[in-house]
Amino acid sequence: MLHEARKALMQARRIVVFTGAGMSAESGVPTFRDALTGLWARFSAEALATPEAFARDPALVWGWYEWRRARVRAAQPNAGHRAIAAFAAHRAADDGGCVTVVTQNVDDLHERAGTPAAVHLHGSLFAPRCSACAAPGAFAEADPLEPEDGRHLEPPHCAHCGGTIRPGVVWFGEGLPEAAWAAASAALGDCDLVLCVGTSALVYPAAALPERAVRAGALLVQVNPGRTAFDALARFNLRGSAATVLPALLC
Ligand code: BV8
Repeated sequence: MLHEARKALMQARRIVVFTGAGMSAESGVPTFRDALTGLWARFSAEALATPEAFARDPALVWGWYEWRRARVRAAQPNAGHRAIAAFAAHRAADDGGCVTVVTQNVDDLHERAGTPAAVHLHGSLFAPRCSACAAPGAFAEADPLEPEDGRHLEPPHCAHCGGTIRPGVVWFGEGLPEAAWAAASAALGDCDLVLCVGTSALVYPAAALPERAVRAGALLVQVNPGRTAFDALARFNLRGSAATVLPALLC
């Protein structure tokens, strides 16, 4: 199956790589649900990643994001991130193939592996902003201390208006960034192959994008050790991890 999937990728002209938290798992970045340990173990991700949770206890939520940001800063891109970046560069240079990376992840590992302009549907851990005036915020500590689980951290305040600085991510119940949504919709609306890696396909409206691509005639290739809702849409289900399968599939 890997050989046929490789052949389909080499024949495709406009490819979108659509990634979820499983893409960063082998870099040691906990997936969305694994990130709830220590003090946060008693919460669900859907409950903590909300404006209501931040309004109720900003120090708890800010502490959770600073702990995750510290984990990302301590992490390195894995062989899967590197394989995607190399594949996109080779296809652009060799035959004009177009590869777009659309990610649900809030880490910067695609960029650090050499993907210049990943589309971040759910924002970034590295773009805090003022919750009142939306001005970009500054971290209290450029390099967060390697916090142990469970630290409450008071969020910083806006230099312009004094408002509370919030993480630059999209919480449940919030709309996705318009520019990212438009770029992802255009890429997935026009692709002939979508490679879905490390996503449980549970979170909408992001998960609707690969579905829409398949309805428009694109071929779906999935890389995931587990089953997901995309299994029924996929032409090839490659059961395995990103850092193992992607180098064999793309390089
Ligand atoms: C919105 C940032 C309205 C924060 C995240 C239908 C339509 C529209 C909305 C909804 C809808 N149905 C329900 C909703 C509401 C909700 C939703 O989808 N809920 C879910 C739980 C059902 N959606 C929303 O609220 C969205 N907003 O609709 O707003 C609106 C519109 C206009 C104006 C105002 C309001 C916002 C959703 C965004 C939420 N933010 N992230 C943060 O990170 O803290 S989502 C978050 O979940 C991450 O981005 C992550 O990608 C995603 C899923 O979490 P995980 O399960 O951890 O990760 P993933 O899904 O990627 O699963 C891990 C996978 O990896 C597994 O399959 C595993 O097998 C695999 N894996 C593990 N190891 C490996 C691996 N794969 C490969 N290699 C490995 N080594």
